[in-house]
Amino acid sequence: MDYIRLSKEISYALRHAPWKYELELDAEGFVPVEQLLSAINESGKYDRAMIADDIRHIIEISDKQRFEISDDKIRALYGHTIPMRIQKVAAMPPPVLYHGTTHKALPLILAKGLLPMSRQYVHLSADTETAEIVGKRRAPHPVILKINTAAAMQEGAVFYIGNEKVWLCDSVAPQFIEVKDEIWHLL
Ligand code: HQG
Repeated sequence: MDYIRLSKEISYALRHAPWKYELELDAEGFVPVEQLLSAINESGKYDRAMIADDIRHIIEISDKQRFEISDDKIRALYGHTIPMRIQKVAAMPPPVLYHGTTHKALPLILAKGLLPMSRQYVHLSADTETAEIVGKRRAPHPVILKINTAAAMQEGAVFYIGNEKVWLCDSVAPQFIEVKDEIWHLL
């Protein structure tokens, strides 16, 4: 069974294009697991019908906590690009968070701040290891930025929990961003 393919399809359905699966997300991004399964199974693209245990298995084996199941409903915890803004719970972040990005994006980020770009929220990492993994999706030698959340909150910024390693916010102004270091040891 190709669980990576299934996981990517669930991300696509819950973060980016629920309408292609005739799914309607609730305010927090949940849909009934059974509705998601019927929509996925309709295409007949997997070698057998997917069941709720397959989704639970994906959640269990994944290195990232992308989805959450609660009361027979499932949602993506972060990453949304759909027009309807998913409601997140505001929370107190650690005083410093991190963001892994490319050298190419750095001048723009330092000038304009971190923006959500195509997503609903800016995604921040709880630790440098996670930020490095995020940055390496785009560049072999990413830049790690340090975000002074305490100072940003004093100026009115609001942070939301994605999962235990991913924090979300609307934007981060340049004065709260510092280049942590570059990963020269990997060069
Ligand atoms: C950059 C994955 C120019 C930003 C990851 C990033 C994460 C700017 C890119 C989650 C900018 C957006 C999200 C500005 C920000 N000018 N570039 N002003 N502000 N950027 O993919 O944080 O595996 O939307 O630095 O692990 O890379 O899918 O955000 O490079 O948790 O579960 O614009 O997606 O999770 O890229 O990644 P993204 P991200 P999954």
